[in-house]
Amino acid sequence: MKTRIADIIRGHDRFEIMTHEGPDEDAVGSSRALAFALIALGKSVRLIYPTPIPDTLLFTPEPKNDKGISPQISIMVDVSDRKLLAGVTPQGEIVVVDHHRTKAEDGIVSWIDPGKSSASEMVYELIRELGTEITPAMASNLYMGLFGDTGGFMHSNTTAKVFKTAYDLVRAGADPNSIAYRLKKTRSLKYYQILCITMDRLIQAGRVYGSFICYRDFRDLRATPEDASGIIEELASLAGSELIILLRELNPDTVHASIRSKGTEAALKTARAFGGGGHGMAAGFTIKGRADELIEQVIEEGMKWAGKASS
Ligand SMILES: [Mn+2]
Repeated sequence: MKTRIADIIRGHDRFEIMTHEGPDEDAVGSSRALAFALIALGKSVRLIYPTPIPDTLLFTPEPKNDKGISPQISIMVDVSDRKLLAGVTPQGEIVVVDHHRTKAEDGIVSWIDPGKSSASEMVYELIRELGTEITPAMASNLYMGLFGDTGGFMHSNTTAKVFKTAYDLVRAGADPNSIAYRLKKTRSLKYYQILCITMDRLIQAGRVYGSFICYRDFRDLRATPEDASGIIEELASLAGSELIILLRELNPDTVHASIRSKGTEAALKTARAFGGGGHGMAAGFTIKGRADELIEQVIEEGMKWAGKASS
């Protein structure tokens, strides 16, 4: 499929590259790197982000964005579900490059491989397939994506292949020290203030831990939900925890739950009980209600799944 996508790229001139809403390191890195590669091949490219790139991810080189073109091909990277495009409609013939565990849509050229760590790893292979030289700008973006989706070379998707790709990218000009520092050592003060609130409210039930952040906390701190991004990973670092739940009020009557589990699919099972979804060990849901009223209920559900092996 990689070869076929390379052929499609060679055979066309005008492209749009799009990724999922709430773009993360991998979404930004893979889309920008692919754009650089297509531009190097003499193609016109427009980049589309359904929601803005967070400020913290704006440090890697940015390719030229040819907004005015009418694309022949729309390449979706790090996303295969069009619902995650937040209403943006692809204008060209769709091509998908994604590593999430999803089914290819009929009639759409899709390279979907859940065995890959990240879309960035796949875009790296695609660029190699195209025979384009990996420039420092491409390497920096791809390294950011690889680093992001492996949790800094820590998650279970950190394969020997990932290190080989990282090695190649560093050789091609990515700076691992500066990229890691930009991603990991630039927390806002608001983040730590939110973390304090979260720790104050921490509830423990066996190996299940839960906490919540209210809409009013965000308002009082003049913080945005983005300032709370990463708090769940912080809680999941607690020794002895097996299932971790963080409820966040997006507005006064809507709660978003982030759930993490260690070694089992308890996170997904818990999220599903509330109509949510995700990966086995990282899942979530959004529900009407108040965080302080829902937290006990979600913890109770989590207790049913924690300690049970994956099925
Ligand atoms: Mn990804």
